[in-house]
Amino acid sequence: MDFQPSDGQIQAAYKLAQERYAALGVDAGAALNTLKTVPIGLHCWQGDDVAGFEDPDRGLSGGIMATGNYPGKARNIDELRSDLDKAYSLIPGRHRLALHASYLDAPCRIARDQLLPEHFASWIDWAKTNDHALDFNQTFFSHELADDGFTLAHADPAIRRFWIDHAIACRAIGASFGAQLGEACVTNLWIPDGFKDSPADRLAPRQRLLESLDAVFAKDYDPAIHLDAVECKLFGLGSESYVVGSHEFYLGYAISRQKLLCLDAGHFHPTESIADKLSSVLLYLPEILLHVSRGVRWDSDHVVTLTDDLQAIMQEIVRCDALKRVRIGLDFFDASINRVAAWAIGARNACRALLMALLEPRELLRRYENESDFTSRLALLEALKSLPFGAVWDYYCAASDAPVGMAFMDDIRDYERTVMSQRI
Ligand code: RNT
Ligand code: ZN
Repeated sequence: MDFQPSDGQIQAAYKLAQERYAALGVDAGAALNTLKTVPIGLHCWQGDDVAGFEDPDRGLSGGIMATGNYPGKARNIDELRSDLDKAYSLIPGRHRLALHASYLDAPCRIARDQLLPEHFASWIDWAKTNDHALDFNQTFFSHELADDGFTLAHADPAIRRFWIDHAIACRAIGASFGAQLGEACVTNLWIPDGFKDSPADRLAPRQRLLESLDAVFAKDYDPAIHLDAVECKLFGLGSESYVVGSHEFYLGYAISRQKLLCLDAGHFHPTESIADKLSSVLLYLPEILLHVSRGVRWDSDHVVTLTDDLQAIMQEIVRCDALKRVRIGLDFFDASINRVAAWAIGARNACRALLMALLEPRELLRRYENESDFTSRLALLEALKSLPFGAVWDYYCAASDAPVGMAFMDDIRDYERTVMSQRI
């Protein structure tokens, strides 16, 4: 594209930007060195609208929905991996992959309570070959035993048992990822359980969920290979009136059992930000998992853009000095645009917001605050918004062999033409 900067322009702009940041006491080179070490967890389910490979003919159900019919969706594991490889090549840095249990690689349908590490062996090979660490998720939706909206909190003990066994099987798979890849895998548990309309009993399902979770987590794993996370939600599709696994429920659960709490940016009241929750939760838990997402009205899963919300989340992680304690995962699914571009745009934005946070003059801002000089604090925060952050980001992309600016769209168009459009 004509407006792409040349290498010389990228270098020159970066040098000037470095000087501007240095004047505020910020070392842009050090910020980039830190950025390089922070993995973003890409979510496999953006690639095929959360369909998975368990039963390709079964539609998505159970509280989540992908809308749109942009052509070129991955139809099998090879296509999904090819799309993922393309997406990673467009994102600077080394990043993780979060798998769902429904993305197994097996020649026939395996009951979810019978899943084994061997059903994910080819993912481990792919991860090793491409240098990605893996995370995992139990799949409690798109299944006949979840069709009435309840799983671990179901009133029927046999159905609860099935889902408990599924969750246990998935923890063993997650632990095999961690052991084989040498980096702890986080297995995240989200269930759709809830009521469309006002419940007669809010307590009993929560008591059942509590008992089910204790059964799921009965076995301890070495935290160096496996960690568990639990994800809360305010309301969902079909659970508008009551969600069993609410924020209060899981906050209490995670703290009392020392599990990771998964905070999804789209799972709270529209004016409520997960950014403000981090400093509180970090006082009680060693680690947090984030599902970085973007809520739009009733939907909680739009592609992540460079919003104030996203910037606030990354600022909090950096300001709390918690880059090693907050695991940043993505969670969105948009079927109305090129799905590889959706990954690239969302993940690049997560990195961009993180870089902006790393370029903050933290010392100066804190000094103003501690001196009660709130005027200078506000003035500086506003002045930072027009500092040449983009020059540092462009330099980082170029130095990481990732496309600069809109150039990633050239790759996307080429891939769409030669690969995705052939999938008919
Ligand atoms: C649903 C949760 C959950 C899912 C994925 C597919 O509301 O956000 O994380 O999006 O498990
Ligand atoms: Zn989520």
